[in-house]
Amino acid sequence: MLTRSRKRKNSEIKRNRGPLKRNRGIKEKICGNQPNKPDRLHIDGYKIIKKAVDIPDNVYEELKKQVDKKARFIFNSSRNDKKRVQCRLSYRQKYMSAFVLKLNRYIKKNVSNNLSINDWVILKSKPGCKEQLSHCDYLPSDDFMECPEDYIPLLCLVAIEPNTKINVWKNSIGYSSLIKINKTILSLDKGDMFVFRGDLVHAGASYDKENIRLHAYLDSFLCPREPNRTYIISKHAPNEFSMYIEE
Ligand SMILES: O=C(O)CCC(=O)C(=O)O
Repeated sequence: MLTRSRKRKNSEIKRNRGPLKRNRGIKEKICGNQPNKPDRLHIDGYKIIKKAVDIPDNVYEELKKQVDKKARFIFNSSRNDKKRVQCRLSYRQKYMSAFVLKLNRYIKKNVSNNLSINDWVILKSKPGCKEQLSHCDYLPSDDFMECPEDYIPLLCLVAIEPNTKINVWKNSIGYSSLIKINKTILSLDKGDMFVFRGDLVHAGASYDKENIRLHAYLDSFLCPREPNRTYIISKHAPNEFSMYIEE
């Protein structure tokens, strides 16, 4: 039989347990179960942030209009099918500048505050567009590899339509693999953001149906980018690395 003072003590313990448990739940939600969980971005070479941005209908319509009006074809496969086109995003309308501002703020807060977001580009693949050759957007030079993680140049692809795709070779950063890496085709939903390191082996996917999406470089002052350059694995990477990249 419990004494009255023991009963009071027990009920105090129970009362105190509630909030403690609830706090632990909140902490786990914010931090994940493992404290100091490593950033997959610097292991896999990329990460996907689901539902990062809202794409209002008027923004989507305007992006389609712009890319149809002024796009030019860009690097594609070895024999360019001219079905991958791009144009610089312009945002004269208030709703467009509000969209870009929100997008840039999101990146500053959730991806990196140390990198500068270069011009947004609208990419469009026409139906039947072939996949790109596997490539990196940067060479893993000494400058690049010596960058502190928070300053490594990144790129960002934003899906503004469902069924947006990107081909990646997971874990292929730094030209340093010693095992075969197969291609993974990642699928993005409208509003998802794909963030990847400049030295990740990747390639624009093939499309049966038309697809438009947004793309931007997140430049680092510690490792300047050579404009309009890509480094095709079969052409520019050393054989000791390219032999591990399965096309
Ligand atoms: O076309 C795409 O979806 C991606 C293109 C890309 O990342 C590139 O050209 O480096």
